[in-house]
Amino acid sequence: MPRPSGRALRETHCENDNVGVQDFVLLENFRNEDAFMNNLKQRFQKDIIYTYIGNVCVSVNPYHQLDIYSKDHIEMYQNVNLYELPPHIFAVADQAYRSMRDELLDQVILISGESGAGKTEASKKILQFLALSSTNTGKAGNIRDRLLQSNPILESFGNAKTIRNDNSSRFGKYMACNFDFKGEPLSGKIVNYLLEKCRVVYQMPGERNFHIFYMLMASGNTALLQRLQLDPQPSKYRYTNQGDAEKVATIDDLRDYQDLERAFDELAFDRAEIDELYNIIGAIVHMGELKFEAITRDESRIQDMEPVHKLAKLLGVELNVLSQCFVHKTVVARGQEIRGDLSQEQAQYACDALAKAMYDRMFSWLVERINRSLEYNHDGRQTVMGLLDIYGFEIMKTNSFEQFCINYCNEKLQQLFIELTLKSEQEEYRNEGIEWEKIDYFNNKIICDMVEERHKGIIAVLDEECLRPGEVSDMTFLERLDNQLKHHQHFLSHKSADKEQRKNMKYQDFLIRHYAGDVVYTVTGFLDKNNDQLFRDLKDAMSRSTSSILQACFPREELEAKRRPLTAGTQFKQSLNSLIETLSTKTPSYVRCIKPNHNKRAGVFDTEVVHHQVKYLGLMENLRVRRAGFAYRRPFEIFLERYKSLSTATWPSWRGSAREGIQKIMDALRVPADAYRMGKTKIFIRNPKTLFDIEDAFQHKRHWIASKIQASYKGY
Ligand code: AOV
Ligand code: MG
Repeated sequence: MPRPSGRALRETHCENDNVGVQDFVLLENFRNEDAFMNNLKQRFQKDIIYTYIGNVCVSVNPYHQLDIYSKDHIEMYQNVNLYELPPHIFAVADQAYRSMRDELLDQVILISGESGAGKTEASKKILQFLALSSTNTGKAGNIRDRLLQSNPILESFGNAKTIRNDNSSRFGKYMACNFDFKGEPLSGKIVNYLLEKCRVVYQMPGERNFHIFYMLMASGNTALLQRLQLDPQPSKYRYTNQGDAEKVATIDDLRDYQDLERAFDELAFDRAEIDELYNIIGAIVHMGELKFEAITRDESRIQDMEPVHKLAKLLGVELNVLSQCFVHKTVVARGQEIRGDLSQEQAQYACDALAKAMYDRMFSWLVERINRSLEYNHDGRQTVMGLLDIYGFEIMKTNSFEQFCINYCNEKLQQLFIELTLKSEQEEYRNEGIEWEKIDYFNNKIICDMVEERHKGIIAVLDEECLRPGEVSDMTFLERLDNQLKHHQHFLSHKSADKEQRKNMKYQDFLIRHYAGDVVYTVTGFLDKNNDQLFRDLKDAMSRSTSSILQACFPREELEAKRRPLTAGTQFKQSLNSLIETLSTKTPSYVRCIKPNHNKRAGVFDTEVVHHQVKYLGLMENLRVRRAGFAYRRPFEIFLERYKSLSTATWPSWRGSAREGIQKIMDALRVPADAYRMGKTKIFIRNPKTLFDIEDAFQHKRHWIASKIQASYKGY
């Protein structure tokens, strides 16, 4: 079926989009933040949540369902240029998809924004769009459905209710879909980053543990609950009741459980695997009920053996192995095993550590398992569409190691953004032989280096402190950090701060001047979280489990390994750098998500809240870069093909070069010479308004031609 013409679509669907400007580059006063904010607000209040900055899509979370994601909308945005329809996330997806399919360029769509801004929703919409763009029902169709269905699984285990977002992703996700030359999906692969595992044993007021705990308890599946020996009331258990927010108005745990079961089915999980997963969840809940009492100051025992019996059954570990591993610590020194006792406090700590490790490793296993379902061996040319949905910059009341990692990650992504946008701009100008106008921007490389540099960076200092023999603590780490960085312009410790700066800092704090703003971190727990050690006895016990998942999560080789495992900080740094490497070889598109207020309310635009995000997403800078050069560029042939009807010289046929043909068109339209440049293969247009004018002239002409043809038919 032929697609209706651009104009017809614009007329029916653009009526509403005459509020403000569709693209911030069209703002006359583009350096003015108020003008920027005003445009965003005006549009938001009319439920127009998308606005471009060139090819970056800015999105404001509407906090209510909009009728703009239907199948019709998807079809409408297929094969249409960005500026021909109102801004939409589908347009971004379509542009990336076509560039991948037609130009064979690997793509990545980078979605950023703070917690609750709409990143995960955006990634789901994009996936939905991609799924419909390919229509095959064979193997490709199968993969497509599986890609879609991997979401409910990942969200059940990796998302939780937080104060900021009822469905907050507590892990970073990179999803890569491979397509064949026809644009059909062939396979998929998910990479997960740093799950917030401390949530398993502790939740802040108003927050919950990961959804899966509540979903199982709400499942109404009595056989399952009986097997897990679980009460359906999450308020009964320490690991699920600490936030005192077991019921959430916007969450239907029962329905989510049913969706999860369906998703497992779609991805061809075995019943045995699912049972094992649920058993682990049940076991973790019971682990939270373990209590220890002191025998002496250095020895303890399990107070009540009942939970241990349940654990033994669910984990498939012998009772005596289990009952010993929680209260002992075995150290291997020079091939000799030396067994010691754990104090009551240590035992409690070890128990929590096991619950966290078990959940974390199980989650990684789950991602691997999903990946196996998305695998498909194939030959021939493949291209990749990557989607990155990762935690946004976080500033909490108290910021710990987790926030440090998350913000470091955002710092790296900003660095990549700078590299890719500016570098690629520069390269394109050079390739096309067009003069490059230098733009000033803040390069945050200095902050990335401060965190990750070898031997000197914060992570290196932290690692060193973790390995150093003798009396080490979070405070000795802070002292070293201070010695290393006290003159750094992006670092402050309580000690090196002046009186004014100290006001918001405690003795155990340090501050990083991130590109997005200052964040005060509290060092308490840094060493421990970075060390991320689990007592040998616990690993040993788990590796003896009859559950194949636990065996895979706690391999025997780990016990025999001579080398110390990498610290959490270094592991994160490595996986992040490998991510950046993957991303930097792809053509990027950006979706920048903004949350309009902190109360999850529809229709409320809190200027201060939004302003802060505009600032840290670097949108004004982005706009300046975009406006400094030539905002739009198109290959000669494509441009000529579309607009050839606009000059009598090129219409109906043109025999010269595309470049000369375009010159004829620009002359015919009297476009001033300064408004555009001819490169080697592309035309560059300085101000997008010029392009919109040309497009309008084209639409006008098209109507005129159509009416002429109709008239001539009538005459006939
Ligand atoms: P996030 O991914 O950016 O936060 P989500 O994508 O989970 O945020 O969005 C949070 C909530 O906002 C969703 O559950 C929806 O209720 C609502 N929402 C977001 N986008 C839309 C939209 N386009 N239309 C309607 N409602 C929307 V976090 O994962 O917390 O950083 O870690
Ligand atoms: Mg999310």
